[in-house]
Amino acid sequence: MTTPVIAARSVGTRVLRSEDPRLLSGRGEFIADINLPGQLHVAFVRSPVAHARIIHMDLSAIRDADGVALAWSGQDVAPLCEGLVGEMAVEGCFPTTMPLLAKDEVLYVGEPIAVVVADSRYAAEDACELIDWDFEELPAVTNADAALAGGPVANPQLSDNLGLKGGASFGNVSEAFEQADQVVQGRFYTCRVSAAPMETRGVIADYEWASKGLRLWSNTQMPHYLKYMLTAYLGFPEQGVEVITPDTGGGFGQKAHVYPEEMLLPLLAREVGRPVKWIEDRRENLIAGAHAHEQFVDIAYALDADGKITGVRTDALGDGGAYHMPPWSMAVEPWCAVVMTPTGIYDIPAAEYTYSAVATNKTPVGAYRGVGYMAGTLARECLADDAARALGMSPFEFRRHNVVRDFPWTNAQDIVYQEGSWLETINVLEKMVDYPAFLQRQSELREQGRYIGLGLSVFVESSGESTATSQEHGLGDVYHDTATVRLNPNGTANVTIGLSAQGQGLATTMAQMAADTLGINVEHVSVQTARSTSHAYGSGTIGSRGAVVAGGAVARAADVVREKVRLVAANMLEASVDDIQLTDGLASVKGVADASVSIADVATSIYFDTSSWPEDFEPSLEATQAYDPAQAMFSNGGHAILVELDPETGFVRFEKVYSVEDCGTVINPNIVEGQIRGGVLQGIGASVFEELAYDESGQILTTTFLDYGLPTMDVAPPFEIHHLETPSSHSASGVKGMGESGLIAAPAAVLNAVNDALTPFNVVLRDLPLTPQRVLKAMSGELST
Ligand code: MCN
Ligand code: SMO
Repeated sequence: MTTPVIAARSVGTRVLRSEDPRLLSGRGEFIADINLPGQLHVAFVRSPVAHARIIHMDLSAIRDADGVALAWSGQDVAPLCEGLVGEMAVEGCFPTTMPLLAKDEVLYVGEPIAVVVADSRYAAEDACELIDWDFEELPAVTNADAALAGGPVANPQLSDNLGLKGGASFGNVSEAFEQADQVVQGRFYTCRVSAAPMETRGVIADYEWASKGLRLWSNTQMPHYLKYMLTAYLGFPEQGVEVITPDTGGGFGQKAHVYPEEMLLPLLAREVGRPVKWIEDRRENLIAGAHAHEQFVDIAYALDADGKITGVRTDALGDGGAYHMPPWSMAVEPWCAVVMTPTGIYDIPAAEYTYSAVATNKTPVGAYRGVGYMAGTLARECLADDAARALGMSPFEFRRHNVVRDFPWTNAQDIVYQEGSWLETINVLEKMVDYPAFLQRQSELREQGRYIGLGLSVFVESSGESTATSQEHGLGDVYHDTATVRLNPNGTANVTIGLSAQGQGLATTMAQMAADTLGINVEHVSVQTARSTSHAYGSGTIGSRGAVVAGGAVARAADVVREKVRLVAANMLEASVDDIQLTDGLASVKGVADASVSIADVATSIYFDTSSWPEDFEPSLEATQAYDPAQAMFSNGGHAILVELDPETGFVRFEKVYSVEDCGTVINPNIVEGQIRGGVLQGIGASVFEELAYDESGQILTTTFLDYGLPTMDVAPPFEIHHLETPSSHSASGVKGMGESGLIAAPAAVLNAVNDALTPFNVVLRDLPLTPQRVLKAMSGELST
């Protein structure tokens, strides 16, 4: 599928975000702001225990309570929908079906067991308290090792607790390890966290019996896919369903799932004949919104006498929680970690991986920005530092020694990387941090009892997920996107894309893509991101695909309109079409001074004056096109993070972040830098401050922001960001995606920085989070390597 080459005018410039005046002045419209006439409110009863058999449940007291219109248990809902299947088409994935409300067994704290519809949220919540149920507690399995060892069965659908098991080997791995001069290895742990978006989840459903029309408001990242799921699972006629996505305050992957709550509300609206609304509260979000990350990655490098990596072995074990998180699965963490990341930027001829994910009696684990890539990158990049230490090389030197230098490059697993600035990333970061000066300062400060550390992490990430790549990656639920571009009579343009935006600034960057293709000013383009599934089509804002896929569709649609304008301009200017160029709002004849007409005049003529038309002209100035790349586009980059450890408190203070990003052609440097800052800060959170903690019985302990530590601006360090641009030859304008890179690579840099600072204490940490208590223990010699 070809994409037009665009003459960049606004692409590459720091166009201010068109979304911001509205969002920053409190004029956005989020789902909680929307109220429908006659709406009722929904609240859920959630399981207080991790694992139990439901013996009896009686909702009559709830149903009799003031203001209650309806209450359902799992028994009531099961005939309407058995549940949501979670599964991925990767080797060894054993599916589960997640009921909309637990019917026979509850499998985790927070699992919905009943739903109440009432006049007000107060009435609904009060009525939830009246639930009358008996349950028999069952043994809970609450950690991955116990689940793998056969422990109690967490979910009866997975009798050996295995949700996933597989592996593969490429090249002669055994020989690499047998003949190795030395082997370095380690087991790395990424703790359980939450994406914790600023806005929690929310759903409003409105069903019209007369037309059988369903309107569903959801702050989902995948409106079109959700529409398809409502049809597939609940039988609503697809042509009668409209999913509406208002402004969304962050999704970060947590909203890239299909949730029981989203499926229940349409059923409730149909039953009560009135609109129903549910806004998740923060406690529910921390308990029942998809969790993220928790996994162990074991990794080993075979090193030859020269310090070259000759083989890599990885094994990932994920704690998936009680179910696969639909529509994907618990494979998203361990599978991505070992399949997509082990060789990274290094020239490693042999690679072998195994992966497994186990069910536990905890909240299901789903996607979170850079899913799986983060744990895989942490393991690979922290082991690279271990190897550097073992070889007496600097972290920069070791990476430079092993980096791939020639492109296109096919790694041991047959993944093809078309281009990249991998070596340059290492070199630029080394310069940015002024490594010799840092070493000098580090040793001077150590004399004074101060401990600073510098951590490096270099990554490569796939972007632009499409039908082809999602089939290849076993996702199977990602497909093309369309965009519609219309040139108005006054020469301005409206663009509609199929992707909803959660804060990425897509309305701004897509305007830039359209403006440059049409040759008009970016301020004259208005972009509607997927507000309604009635407009452009798409599969979702996931896998850093917006810039590539929506950008490609916008460029292709704008190109069709552009050719119409060129045809008419040629007619009006009595020139050959081949000589007409569109830039800066003008259609002009190449090489002929003064031979030009404004694009606005051309557009006006097309709409109102047949004499401007060439023969057989079809006057529509609106086009819809799709884009669906045949292969992944790989971005790359790296971070170097400077920290200081407080020997009194064990607190990790972040002094500075240096980032290099190569996402091909940058559409908007402000936005890309914002993505890096936000992602890195989330990475800092996931490394030092955040952990969803459970006790042994499976009770979750972190249910408010008092217990769950999000990083705040007072810990955010200053950033220095350097852009490298190695355009893709396959995407419109050469863009590659990057929205996940900060979180993918920052935790490895943080762990490496902390370990660098801990060098005088002869200890290497490999588990997150790096809480003050653990750092203090490391500094006092209580932890051994
Ligand atoms: N961009 C650019 N030039 C490039 C590449 C990207 O200017 N060469 C711009 C894009 O046009 C877009 C932004 O940077 O405005 C991110 O683009 P991209 O990498 O294509 O990612 P997506 O648009 O597909 O966004 C999804 C991605 C993912 S998967 C997660 S998770 C995540 C992320 O974006 N969730 C976010 N960033 C987020 N940022 C905010 N504020 N909120 C979220 O929920
Ligand atoms: S985790 Mo992003 O929604 O791919």
